[in-house]
Amino acid sequence: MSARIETAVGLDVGRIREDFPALRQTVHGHPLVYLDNAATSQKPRAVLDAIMRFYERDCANVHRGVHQLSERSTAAYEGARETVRQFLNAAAPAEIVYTRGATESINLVAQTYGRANLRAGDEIVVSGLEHHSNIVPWQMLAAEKGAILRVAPIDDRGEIVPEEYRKMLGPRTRIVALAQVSNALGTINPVREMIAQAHAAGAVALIDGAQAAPHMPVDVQDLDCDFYAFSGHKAFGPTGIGVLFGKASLLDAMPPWQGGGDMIRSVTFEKTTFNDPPYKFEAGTPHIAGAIGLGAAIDYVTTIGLDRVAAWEHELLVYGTEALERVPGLRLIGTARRKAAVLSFVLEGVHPHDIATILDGQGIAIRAGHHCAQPIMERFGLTATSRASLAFYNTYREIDALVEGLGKVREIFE
Ligand code: C6P
Repeated sequence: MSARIETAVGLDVGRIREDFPALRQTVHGHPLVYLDNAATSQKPRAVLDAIMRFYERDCANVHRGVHQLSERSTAAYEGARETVRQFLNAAAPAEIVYTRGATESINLVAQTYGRANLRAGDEIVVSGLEHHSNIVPWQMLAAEKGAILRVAPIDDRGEIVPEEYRKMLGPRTRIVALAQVSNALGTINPVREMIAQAHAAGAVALIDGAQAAPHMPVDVQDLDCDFYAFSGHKAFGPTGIGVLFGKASLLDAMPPWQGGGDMIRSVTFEKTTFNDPPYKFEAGTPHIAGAIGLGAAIDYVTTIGLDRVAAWEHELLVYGTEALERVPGLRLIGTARRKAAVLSFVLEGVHPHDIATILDGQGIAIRAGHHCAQPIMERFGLTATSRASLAFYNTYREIDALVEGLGKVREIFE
């Protein structure tokens, strides 16, 4: 680990790693090198403690009881919503809807806003580098409504071609749905400009922030996006909890999605009236512990500072890119000018799954496959890549371990 540059961005990574119990283990007799953060991140002790505290002391349903435990759990659940609001700089807590994750957030918008507002012949614009979660819900909606899915193409670096994107926008565009950061390539899309262009065409813009929110500051008011989706588990929080931000005016006008408890104001067999957002979209007992854990995760990363997180991950990206480029036969897939710390690559003559398996034998966790983004794999003429995806607790030493591991992979296949 190089203390000099870690100090330069003001992070004591050695100290930070102590907060993550999972990072202290050995795998197949080697210290764990966890480089699969785009799939899911490890959790700091503060998150584990917050979840434990809820189950040990405050476990009760929310919004339903007058007793002490229910008041405590409601306060913690709603407190976490306020934490998320600040994290995204949303204007009001009512704009923060808890979901199961980014996937559910996008499906919610497709099935409520989309169903209510799309007609046959209307157009939905996505890009060629989207995760399946930001493709399939729109395909399903398009099929139901007779709408058309249009796809902005990607160039050889892995960037959306701006003029092609602009050409896609027209009087029939109703929804534009774009990843802020590509999980398969790491490309950071210029979503602020793209949202403005979508608005100029009269469309609403949804941003899939699953790979962005955990790694860089996000300000939904500055972006001016209409919807923003992310998952708790990629942001150092628990699985099964995520967030949909929606502008208040849109959430107010949208029909509810699932029906059940908490999303209603009154029910008779003749007529049901619905609760206000965000509760209108949170039917049933929610993932209370998950929301509280997510709040603790956000508190944790905000204390470190998203600016410093982004700066350190960028240092690691630059170091990792140079190191991987020196590996004979290795080709990086995704060389966008603005990139998050995702290193996708192929190694001549070796299947990505074999690479991941051999690295696992050395305690190094990466992901191999299509990363739930088959269209972008196809764009590069591939079915799979190996992918190392970094977080602020990763170190130069771990990247060195990856490079050494790839050396062993090459020896085996020579
Ligand atoms: N990408 C990866 O290894 P969920 O599964 O709902 O938490 O997140 C879905 C999702 C949506 N958008 C993007 C850009 C994503 O990267 C993901 C999840 C993981 O890359 C698992 S496939």
